[in-house]
Amino acid sequence: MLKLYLDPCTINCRKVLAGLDYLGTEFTLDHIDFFKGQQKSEEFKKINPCATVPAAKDGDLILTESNAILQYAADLKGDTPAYPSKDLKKRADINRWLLWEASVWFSSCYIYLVEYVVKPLMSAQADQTKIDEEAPNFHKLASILEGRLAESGKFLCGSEPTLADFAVAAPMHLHEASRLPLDQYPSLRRWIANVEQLPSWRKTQGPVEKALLPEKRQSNGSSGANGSAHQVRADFNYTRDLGDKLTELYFYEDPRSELIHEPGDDAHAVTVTDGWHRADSFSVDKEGFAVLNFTSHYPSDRWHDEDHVHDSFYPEVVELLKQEFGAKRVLVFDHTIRTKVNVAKKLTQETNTSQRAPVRLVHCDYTAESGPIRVKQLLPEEANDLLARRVAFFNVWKPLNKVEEQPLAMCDVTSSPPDNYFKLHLRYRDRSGENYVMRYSPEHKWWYFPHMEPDKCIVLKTYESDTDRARFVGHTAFDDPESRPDAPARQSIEIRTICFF
Ligand SMILES: N[C@@H](CCC(=O)N[C@@H](CS)C(=O)NCC(=O)O)C(=O)O
Repeated sequence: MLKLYLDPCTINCRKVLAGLDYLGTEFTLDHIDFFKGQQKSEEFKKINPCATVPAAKDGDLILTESNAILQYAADLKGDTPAYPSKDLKKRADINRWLLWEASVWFSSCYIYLVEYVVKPLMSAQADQTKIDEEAPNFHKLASILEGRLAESGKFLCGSEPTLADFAVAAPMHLHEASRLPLDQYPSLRRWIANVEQLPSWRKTQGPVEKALLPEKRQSNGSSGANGSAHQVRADFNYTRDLGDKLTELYFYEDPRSELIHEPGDDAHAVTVTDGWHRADSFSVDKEGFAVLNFTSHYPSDRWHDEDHVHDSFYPEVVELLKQEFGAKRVLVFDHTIRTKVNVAKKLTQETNTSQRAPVRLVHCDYTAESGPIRVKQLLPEEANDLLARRVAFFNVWKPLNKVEEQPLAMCDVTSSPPDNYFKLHLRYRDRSGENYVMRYSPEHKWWYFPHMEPDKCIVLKTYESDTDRARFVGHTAFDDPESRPDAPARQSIEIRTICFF
């Protein structure tokens, strides 16, 4: 396996981490502390005599140069669109941008980063003459990039990301704080926003900000009503409410899908509070979720055996919910296993809904209308009788390994009044469904439970018939900025249930 030597906060290291994550390359990590100067140590210089990070090792191969590491990792993957081995023209084009970045772009952006970010971090003054001297060169280079991006589509070498995007975007990774003058380059701004939407990019932003913008993170991270509780900042995908225009998502190719308003178009940085200090106090009827002990006897190597999960695991969930909430009857109607294998799948390209990537949209699975409809679909004979009494839908979210990345966050129902929710219409080939998405509010209180172990679970409410109790909980997986870059992928099972009282 590839071994990386790096510090996730530097441009060239972050580039490698984001690129390797995008490629799905596994690696181990040796942290070389850049600000402690460990890259200059005699020990590290045996690996990289240039005394720079990153470096990589694969058996007897030692590689330096971030772009060479990306190329090697892509080649190990075989023919990948991110760095095709057969389409030689596209590959040459990507190579061209990798060389352009390393030879001229990095050094130009770096001057802005040093003056406006690194020096203030070291309590030194930015030297305006250095910026003024560099500006003509920066604009010459940015114009070249702008010209290319005006023609190339969403990304630098076409409609999908390639290694070139990771390489060329990396020197710009703190472009606001570095005050890169991008105003006159609309295509460049559109492109960097596209890169910033990529999960592999977002995942690797946290360590950069933590090391280089500590004040921003601290002021963002510890504000709010929760005093000194541990908190993180993360970008959450809310949805703009366009009033009369429906918000929709198509799960199949349809010409109408070109014109729709899709969810998740309103990302906001939010503060997420670690709820462990009061984990026992959350309630499904007040905040809308609870943390429970849940030690399962289910064999850890049989999660992909659907029948066995139905026969042996569902009954454990039924028992748990009956005991905890006093439900008279519990119907478990589906489950979703989320593992690394499924991460590459797009939300709308899912053929098997029981195996999916973590959802990064603030949503709630049911609406006031779709909850009862689901009861009627699943239990047509008894529905009228059952719906005359209290009914609640609970999702049971249980880690299958310790959660080191992509934790689940819940929006406290006490901070999210009903008008914060509106409908997302789900279009399948043979039917339509609906769930709720949420419009942004700065009042939202978000909670998460980092490093949760498999002996616990989160139970969250996705529908409730009793309007005096918490009814719908907005939730989403998110990129935890404190996750280690080599954190094992989160694996979890989410079981959807209906409790009848
Ligand atoms: N061209 C090299 C540049 C590597 C480089 O300059 N790395 C910086 C961090 S981004 C470094 O280690 N600098 C050493 C230092 O400033 O002491 C690459 O792409 O890997």
